[in-house]
Amino acid sequence: MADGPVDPDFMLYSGGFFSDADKRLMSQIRSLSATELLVALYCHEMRHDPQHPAWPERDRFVLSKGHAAPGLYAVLAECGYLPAAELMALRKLDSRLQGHPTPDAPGVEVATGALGQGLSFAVGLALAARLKGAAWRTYVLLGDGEMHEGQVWEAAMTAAKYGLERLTAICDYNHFTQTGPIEVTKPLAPLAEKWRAFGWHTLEIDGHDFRQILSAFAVARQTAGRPTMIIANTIKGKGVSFLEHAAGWHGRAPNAEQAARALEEIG
Ligand SMILES: Cc1ncc(C[n+]2csc(CCOP(=O)(O)OP(=O)(O)O)c2C)c(N)n1
Ligand SMILES: [Mg+2]
Repeated sequence: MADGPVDPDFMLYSGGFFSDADKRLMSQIRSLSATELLVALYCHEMRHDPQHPAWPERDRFVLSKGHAAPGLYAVLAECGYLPAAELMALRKLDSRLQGHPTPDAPGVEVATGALGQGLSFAVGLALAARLKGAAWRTYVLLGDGEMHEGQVWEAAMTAAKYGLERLTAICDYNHFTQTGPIEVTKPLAPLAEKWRAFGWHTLEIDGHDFRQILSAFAVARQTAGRPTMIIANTIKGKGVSFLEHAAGWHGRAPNAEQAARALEEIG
């Protein structure tokens, strides 16, 4: 994805410019817009068993916007896949909780983080379920900036061609990508019309409203013959006043005072 000259992720891995604490804080900022979506999926919608992460009948989830790994790990810990204390090992060398998810972490199906690939993987999972005659469903969460990747649209066409009705995709439509507002870097609008034109049953909801999220999942479960895309309107940095709607935080860590304020506001 070429939407900026410098990739802070690359600086992180190669230069070690940030402390472990900074890396944890910075990564968490990237998850805030998707908190309710992840909680709704793992605590209400999906059939899964934290005591048996490999249960064959489990619903599958793919975090295509892999940079939201801290949010996913927090929800996995809440469900009992891993001890909450382990969350402090985020992004440490040899930790199973890397900055982008890998199957080393219990409950993670696939390594993601190279944006644009998760929907293709999810299409493969949904096809596999059909071939096996299995009843499990596949869920995948994408970023809006991620939709600049052409591979997303190739996968969208494939899912429609095969009428993958047990596939539900969710777009975290926070209107920001790494380097600024989507409307400036590369507009996606009209996003819902695009997905409809690609053959998907497409819903638009408030991605911070649990009632709307859960009823969209229920509608997706009732949808026959085509996959469902839930466009979840969200706020980047949701829950922290100085992060909400603000550009420039994707690859930056708050200082100690800002971090304390953020934790206080989130409660
Ligand atoms: C193929 C690829 N190109 C670039 C990046 C670097 N990168 C990490 S996050 C990000 C922005 C993604 O924006 P969006 O999908 O809107 O994520 P969100 O706003 O939900 O954090 C970019 C460009 C990447 N991880 N993968
Ligand atoms: Mg975004």
